[in-house]
Amino acid sequence: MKARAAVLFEVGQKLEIRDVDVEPPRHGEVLIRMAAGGVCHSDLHVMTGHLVASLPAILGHEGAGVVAEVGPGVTSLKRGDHVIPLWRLSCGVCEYCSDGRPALCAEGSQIRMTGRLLDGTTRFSLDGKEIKHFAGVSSFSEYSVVPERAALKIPEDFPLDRAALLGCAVITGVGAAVNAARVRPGSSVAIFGAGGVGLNVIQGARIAGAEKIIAVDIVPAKLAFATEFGATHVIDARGADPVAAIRALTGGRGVDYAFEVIGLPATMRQAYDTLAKRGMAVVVGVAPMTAEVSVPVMSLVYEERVLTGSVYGSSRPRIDIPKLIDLYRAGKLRLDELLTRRYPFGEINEAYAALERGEVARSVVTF
Ligand code: PAD
Ligand code: ZN
Repeated sequence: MKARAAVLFEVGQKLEIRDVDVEPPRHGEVLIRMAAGGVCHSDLHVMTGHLVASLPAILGHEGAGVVAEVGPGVTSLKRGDHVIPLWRLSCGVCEYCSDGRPALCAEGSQIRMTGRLLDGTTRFSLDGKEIKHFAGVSSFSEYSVVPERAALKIPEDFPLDRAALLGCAVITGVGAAVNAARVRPGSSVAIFGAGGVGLNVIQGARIAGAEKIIAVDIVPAKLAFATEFGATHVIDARGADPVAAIRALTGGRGVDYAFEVIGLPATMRQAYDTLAKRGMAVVVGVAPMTAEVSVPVMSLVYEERVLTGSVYGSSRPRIDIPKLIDLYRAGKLRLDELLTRRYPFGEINEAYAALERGEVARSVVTF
């Protein structure tokens, strides 16, 4: 079948909307008719070459849709099921899956690095040449084939455009706060970068009961969103040294948890520098592949600070996403406020330009 899809042919280019060929799902795979695709900065990192991906590829790793067809051997899903594709495939039986850390499963990195499904081939092609799957999801296509294990069934009365956001921004941000850092009630938190993911770290910290939530950004509109999502203090890093400002707001002590949700080594170091003794800095932002960050050894040892990272919210999506749905329904997780713009699929490059200009909290393209 044919599907309209946004293809990245080369780094530095814009996405091109093409009618690609989509093969039917093979054994253990499902075909999803995508309803919405989320506009995440990680795809932009691929377009700029900041993040490496096998090209040409159909980008998009945040999305939601409806199962259109199931391949042989599929038992857990049927045609018509509403699903969120998971961008970190997991086998379920390795050391990391067994330990509740499916995002660290080798299958996820295999699909991510090769751009091919598990049998080493792609279901997409154009003029007979293979087109890669991005992160095993390729949500910027009307139709996409994913492994059955990478599709999570959700209730049919849940709005698909908001469901899309759960697949990356929300699970990554909330998960960084509650799974990676395990933010404690009454604690103090700093968040560098109040974009689509950072706003979810903010609401994750709020849900976990943090008392002081300090957001840092360089765009005033983002700081206004931050307040709406639960930040108790905001710092515009264009006008103030955020490290000094956070120390001042915590009586010189520093914060218990700091999150970097931008992707710059300089702000990763700033996050570390705001920590109290025994504080933990969690890097969520993705820096260029060769980037490094250094920290003073004295504070690591004599203050027992922790510097770590978090991929996919250090989550167990099949447990965490249903909980996020419940939190939304209970009025505790803000998804309506997060989805500040919807673009028709054909305007996807404009959606990415708006993300770059810092205009949106999170946007989706709809099919
Ligand atoms: P976004 O563009 O919506 O948000 C980034 C925010 O950072 C914006 O609000 C910017 O204004 C702000 N910003 C930029 N420079 C600075 C600065 N010097 N100081 C303070 N604020 C600044 O992006 P996003 O929320 O979609 O993604 C954020 C990062 O998280 C990005 O690097 C993305 O690739 C990464 C990501 N990681 C994972 C993961 O699993 N670790 C998942 C999804 C996204
Ligand atoms: Zn993402």
